[in-house]
Amino acid sequence: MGAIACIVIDVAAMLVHYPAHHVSRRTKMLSRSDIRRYREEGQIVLPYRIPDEMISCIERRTDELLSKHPDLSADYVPGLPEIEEYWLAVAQIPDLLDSVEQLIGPDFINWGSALFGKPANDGIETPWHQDGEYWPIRPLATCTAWIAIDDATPENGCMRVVPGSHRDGKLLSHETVEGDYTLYRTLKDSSEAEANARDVVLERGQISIHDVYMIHGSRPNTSSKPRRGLTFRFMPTTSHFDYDLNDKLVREIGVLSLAHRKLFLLRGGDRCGKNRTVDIPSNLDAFWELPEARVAAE
Ligand SMILES: O=C(O)CCC(=O)C(=O)O
Repeated sequence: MGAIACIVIDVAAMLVHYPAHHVSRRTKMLSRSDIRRYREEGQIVLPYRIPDEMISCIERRTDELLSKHPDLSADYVPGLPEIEEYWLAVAQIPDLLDSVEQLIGPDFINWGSALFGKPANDGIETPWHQDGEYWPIRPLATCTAWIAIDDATPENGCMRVVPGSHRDGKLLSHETVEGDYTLYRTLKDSSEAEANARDVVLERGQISIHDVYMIHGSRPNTSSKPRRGLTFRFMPTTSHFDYDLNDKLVREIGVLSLAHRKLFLLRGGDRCGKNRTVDIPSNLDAFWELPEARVAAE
């Protein structure tokens, strides 16, 4: 019979550390054709994948978060670093930041981080939408990194995108939806989206990146497998987080206020000089330090 041993997985040792204001490593993660495809289609899967040890750690932190905060919905938890600041550690994975830098330039802020948890059997739908519909950022520019904690497939409700739908840089008409959805604004007319959608099939640890104007959504999860994903939103600092616009969106279309979101300058400087950035917490490594990991030894 196997004995149970306790070990500590030192995931932090796998990361390259940076001072608070990170400088570019100038590592080219993406090829020219990756970048061209992102510009043309509005979404790509990165050639980099998060190593197993780190994804296991992320998975465990996700379980911990939901058990420590039973009031949170397992389907959607926005504002992760506002709940537990060490979630910012995931947004700082160097290869991810290098990829983001190639897509939106050397100066950027992380201003949003969420869990889209879609549990097995009854994970709920994300209606067709463009992220920019309710984000108070002007000029409107942001890319989202979507990290797969589980394999994401059509069966468990992977994200679906409409390639090229970002290209005009226009927001389409949205309306409020009632009922069981992660988000409550949806396209008024989603027939074209349904007809032209592409599944974003990912393996655990893979990362998809999409543009702020991209039309996307996901179906409910009726399978027996969870489909957990984390999103990290990165905006170039040539744009600013506009608190007056936030208040207007809350008033006029009834979206939840994003005014409490922390703006973390992850690379470069604040080019427009209007963003109220906050200091990067100093204890982020704690995220990767698991108290123990139990392994069965034969
Ligand atoms: O994970 C999902 O199903 C949807 C994600 C999404 O809507 C987003 O990243 O903006």
